[in-house]
Amino acid sequence: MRCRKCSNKAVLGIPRHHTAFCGTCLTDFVSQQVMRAIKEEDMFTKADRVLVAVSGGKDSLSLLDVLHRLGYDVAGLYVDLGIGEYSRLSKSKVERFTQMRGIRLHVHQVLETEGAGINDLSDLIHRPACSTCGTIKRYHFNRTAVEHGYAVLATGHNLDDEAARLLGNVLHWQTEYLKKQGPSLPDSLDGFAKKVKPLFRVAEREVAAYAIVNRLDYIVEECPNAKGAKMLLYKDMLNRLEHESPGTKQMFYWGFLAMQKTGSGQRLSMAENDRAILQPCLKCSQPTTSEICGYCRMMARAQTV
Ligand code: Q46
Ligand code: ZN
Repeated sequence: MRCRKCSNKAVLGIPRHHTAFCGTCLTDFVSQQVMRAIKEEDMFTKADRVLVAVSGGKDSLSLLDVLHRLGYDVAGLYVDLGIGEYSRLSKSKVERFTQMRGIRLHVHQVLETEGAGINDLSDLIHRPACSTCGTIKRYHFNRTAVEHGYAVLATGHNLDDEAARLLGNVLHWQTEYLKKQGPSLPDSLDGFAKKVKPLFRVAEREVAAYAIVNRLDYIVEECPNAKGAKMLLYKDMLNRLEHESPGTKQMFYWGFLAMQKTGSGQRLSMAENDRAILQPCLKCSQPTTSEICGYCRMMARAQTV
């Protein structure tokens, strides 16, 4: 297989685009897809400070790498979930990665701040580990971005992640989540950071190939709590469809985004909706739909048991 751009030996075939690329041209392709995503969705500019949430995995480190190479003003945020060896290893990968590139890194330690690691916390409050983790990560992503004056918070969700999430939302007709699903969510009010997903045009295997070609030292192991997650099942189903009919994932998710835009301008009206329903949490001042935010309620519960 030869690269369609330069005829060197190809490292990856991309059937959905009827093409194949060598390492250098693949890196260009991923960078171009990221630039296009940033522009099309009006995510940020070179004048903005961008906080990238990094887990140590291939997606978030690839995103940080691409943005840094493209000359964006980036910093990393690592949330140490306190999940034994997995957290120790992923944290050391993130620290090394950012040190080598001279990128500023913020670290939030769940064990020290919340008083226990994710697994012990979730046992304590009788909630699934991933739901406890989601609440804590979302809270600190937003809080760190706002408190340190970043214009935007970027995460490494790729096309497969977004298509799988869409499939889950459609299967359960989660209309509220469907309204909020998108690669660029506005900073609708003070204390609420803009959230973006610049890898939404890049498939998971393309990100993985980017990470390997560019010798990024990422953690290969998944979080031990990811086993059996529904998202993995949805991804598997979509991969089977993609295999039989290349381009399915892209059609499914991009088609949804196009409908959202041409429809009633849902993502625009979402900002107005947010302004109407969000207020500062009485305990921590972070935006919430109730008097006390989900994070503060969760922490209060952990302290009383
Ligand atoms: S939610 Fe669950 Fe992930 Fe948190 S506990 Fe691990 S698997 S890291 S995206
Ligand atoms: Zn709060």
